[in-house]
Amino acid sequence: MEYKFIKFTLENSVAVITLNRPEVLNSFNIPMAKEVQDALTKCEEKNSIRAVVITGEGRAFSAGQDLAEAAPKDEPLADPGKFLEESYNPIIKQIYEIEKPVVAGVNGVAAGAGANIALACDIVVASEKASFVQAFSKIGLIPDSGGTYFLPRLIGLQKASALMMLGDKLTAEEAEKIGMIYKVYKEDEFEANLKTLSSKLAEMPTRGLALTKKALHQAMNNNFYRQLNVEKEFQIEAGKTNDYKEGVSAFLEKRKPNFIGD
Ligand code: LHQ
Repeated sequence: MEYKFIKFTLENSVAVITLNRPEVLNSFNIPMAKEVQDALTKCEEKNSIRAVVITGEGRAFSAGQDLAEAAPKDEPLADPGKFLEESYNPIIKQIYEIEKPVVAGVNGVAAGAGANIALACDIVVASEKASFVQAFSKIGLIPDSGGTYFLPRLIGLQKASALMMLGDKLTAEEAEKIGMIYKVYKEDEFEANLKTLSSKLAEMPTRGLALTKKALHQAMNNNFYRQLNVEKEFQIEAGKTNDYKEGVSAFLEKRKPNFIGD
C-alpha cells in the first residue's frame, strides 16, 4: 500500500509511523486510519521490527477524528459507529495486541481519538509543548478509542471522569505528574530522547517485553491468585528464549548482552 497521509520509516529495528496531515493537526480521515492499520500490520509481521513509534508531523500529535469528514457539508452527520469500526477500534486492538513495545511520541496537542490512541500505547512520552484533551464531551460524544478503558486505569476514576466530562486541556507536565504518561522531554531534546528510548527498546529481549505487555494487560482484569499463575506461565515461556540464556551469560561474563529478540 502506498502511503499518502502517514510516513513510515524503519531504522535499526525501530519502525516509526508519523501521522502526516499537519494542515488539519493530523486529524484522522478514513484513508489515514487505513494506512496506520496497514503500517501496524507490517510492524506485526516483520521480525526485523522490534519497537514501534507513533508520532505526528508539525505542531500536533493528532486532533482525533477529522470533523469535516464526520460532518460533510450539506449532508447528514455520519454514524460515529462507522468510524470506530473502520478507523479506531482496529488501530487500538493492533496496538494492544502487537507483541512488541509501542511508544507514543506525543510531539504536540493530542485531542479526542488522537489522545486515546496515544494512551493505548505501552509507553507515552511527550514534548513539553504537548497537551492532552478529551475533546469528545464538547461535541456531544463519549470518549472512545479505548479511552474509557485506559484512562481510569492510568489515573483513577475521579480524575478520568473530570477530564472526560469537562474536556479540560492537560499540559504534558501535568499529565506526567498524575501518571497519565511516562515522561516529558524538553522541546529541543524531544526527538533525540524519543530515538534513544525506542532504540533501547529495540535492542532488548523482544519476546520478554511482549510477555511483560501481555502479563500487565491481564493484570488489569485478574485477581491476585490468577495473576501469580499468569506470571508463572509467562516466565516459563521467557525462560525458553535465547535472550534469557544470553542475558544470564552476559551478566556472568560481565559483558554487554546481544539480544536477538527471541
Ligand atoms: C481540524 C480538527 C479536526 C478537522 C483541528 N478535524 N480539522 C469518533 C466517531 C465519530 C465521529 C467523531 O469522532 C470520533 C472520535 C473523535 O476523535 S471525536 C473528537 C474530535 N476532535 C476534536 O473535537 C478536536 C477538535 N480540535 C480542537 O479542539 C483544536 O483544534 C485543538 C485543541 C486540537 C487544537 O487547537 P488549536 O491549537 O487552537 O488549533 P486550531 O483549532 O486553530 O486548529 C488548526 C487547524 O486544524 C484548523 O484549521 P484552519 O483551516 O482554521 O487552520 C482546524 O479547523 C483544524 N482542525 N482539529 N478534529
